[in-house]
Amino acid sequence: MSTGFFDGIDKVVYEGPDSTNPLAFRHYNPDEIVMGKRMEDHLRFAVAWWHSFAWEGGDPFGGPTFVRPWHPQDGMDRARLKADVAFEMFDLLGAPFFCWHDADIRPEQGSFADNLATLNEITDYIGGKMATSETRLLWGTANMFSHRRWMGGAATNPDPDVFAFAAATVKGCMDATHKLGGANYVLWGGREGYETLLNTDMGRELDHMGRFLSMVVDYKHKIGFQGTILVEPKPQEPSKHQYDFDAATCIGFLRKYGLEGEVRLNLEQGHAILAGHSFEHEIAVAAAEGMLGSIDMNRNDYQSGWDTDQFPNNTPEVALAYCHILKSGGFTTGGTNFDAKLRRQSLDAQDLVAAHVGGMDICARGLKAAAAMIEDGGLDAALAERYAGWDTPEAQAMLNSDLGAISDRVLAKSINPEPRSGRQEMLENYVNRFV
Ligand code: XUL
Ligand code: CO
Repeated sequence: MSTGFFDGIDKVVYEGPDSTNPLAFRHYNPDEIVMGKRMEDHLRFAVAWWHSFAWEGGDPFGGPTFVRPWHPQDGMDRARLKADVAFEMFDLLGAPFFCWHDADIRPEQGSFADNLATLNEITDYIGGKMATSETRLLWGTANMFSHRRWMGGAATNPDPDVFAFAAATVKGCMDATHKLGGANYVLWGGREGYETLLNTDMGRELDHMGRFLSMVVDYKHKIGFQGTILVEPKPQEPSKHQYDFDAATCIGFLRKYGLEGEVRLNLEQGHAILAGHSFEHEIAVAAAEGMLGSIDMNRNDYQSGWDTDQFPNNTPEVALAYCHILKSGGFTTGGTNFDAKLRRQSLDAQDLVAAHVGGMDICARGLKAAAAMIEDGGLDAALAERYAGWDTPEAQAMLNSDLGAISDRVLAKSINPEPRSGRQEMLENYVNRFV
């Protein structure tokens, strides 16, 4: 029986680019083949439980604005109602995946034992809903940043009892993710960092974080979880500084603790911007190291300078992101999770559906543009031309040579390189033909 929350809203269908229906897809056509693969299988969209159903619309200056029938989220009846509504929206959108934190799906009980019991109960309930739904779990994760117990960190907390609470919490969340057939398990360390170095032993904290992650990997193998373990970089917010600063920092960390073959990255658009990068920079860094796992798709308000988690709406940005994803071979276990929330004045069920429709559409449009660009081959041709000098045996031999021999060759051949144009504007104009 329907909850009635989405009354009056029909299943969203593809109507093509000329449609003026605000609740229809104009670009997202799941079965359309793009570079030999169904669009749905490329994009692997996921709805984020926290923003879409748990968030109540508060901001630092004001309380909840949404007042949903399942708010406040204080008991199991409301947790089940929230799950019922979530699956109704997955069906309306044809969303292939969803994601959760433990704290999004079960009420906070205060004790570990009670939290675990309600987590197990609600994930059984969600499993029952999945049995009659097409929607699968992209990833689960533990919220180890909201409750006051985590204020000084989880794995990096100075108190070993918090480390223990964190380890037990992640075990419970990994078990639940495994039970629901999750494709990945994510760790985002919002409080793994510091507010001031005056009270922080950074070396010790990093060692604890490395050890914690090794235990996560060991546990994955112990229970036979086939999904990918992902860490999600973010430079700051809520902490002043977060250890998983950006893709390059995370990759260095994973190598230091010998985890580079076991853990990949979940990259978020807004986090890339906070780190002073572009989204495609972060994707390119991870792809170059073979560590691209999944993406959290959203955008920040470029004026406010913080993580506003808005739905994406910029085709050129999205197209360049998917261009790098496609060039790296596309997602395997990963996907496109909308880690994005409504503005707090967007009160209606229709706003929630429209936000996802727009996000899915802009990603589909970006994907098609990226594929067209790759198939046209202009960027690859420009790269090949720019690096062509390295294709010669002489240039390749230099990489196995030494400074003395290279110096002799420069003298003998009077090598005196002539600078060549980088063609940036021409390449930008080229991209604009597709977006
Ligand atoms: C916070 C953020 C998280 C992670 C999961 O900025 O992105 O929602 O995606 O914990
Ligand atoms: Co995220």
